[in-house]
Amino acid sequence: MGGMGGMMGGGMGNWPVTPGWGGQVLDYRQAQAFIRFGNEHGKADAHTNTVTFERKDVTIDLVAVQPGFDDQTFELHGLTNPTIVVPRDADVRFNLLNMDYGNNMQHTVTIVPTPPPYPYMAMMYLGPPVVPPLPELPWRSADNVKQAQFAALGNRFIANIAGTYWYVCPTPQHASKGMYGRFVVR
Ligand SMILES: [Cu+2]
Repeated sequence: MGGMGGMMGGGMGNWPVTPGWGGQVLDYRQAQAFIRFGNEHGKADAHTNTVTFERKDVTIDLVAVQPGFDDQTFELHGLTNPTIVVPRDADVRFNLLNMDYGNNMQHTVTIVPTPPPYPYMAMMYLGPPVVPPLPELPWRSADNVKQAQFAALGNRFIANIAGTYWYVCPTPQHASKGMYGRFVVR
């Protein structure tokens, strides 16, 4: 598999996280800190399932399959696949932590203008992304969540065009199973 080779992205394969996979490796305590940080940034509204960022300095700490949540979902502020709203021209740090475990449970995220529903091979269907996919984040290293290590990786972009987009996991079958949410620039 080879660590940095994975950074080339796209169909990287299917294995648990190892040191040197190409992104960050977090232990359980660091993963909890990542979630806490995400929960402290932006304002969540559970009623509308929305997390809104008012300032132009935006950090989104998104989790793939946080323990206790359904398979093939993203979490932020304890919400499942929330709509994320950022102001136009926001400087966005878009981070992803993979807490999922098991064969083919690598996840990633891209932002696209193409609305759901998505087919099994979503990548072929999505067209040019507005934010390219991160390399796939391998699944956690152990069944026991407290003893596991976790992959994390981030992107940074300027949200310079107002509109409605979608953040989507392009790993085969994940988007078709519902692993996506709305991303609004306003
Ligand atoms: Cu996924």
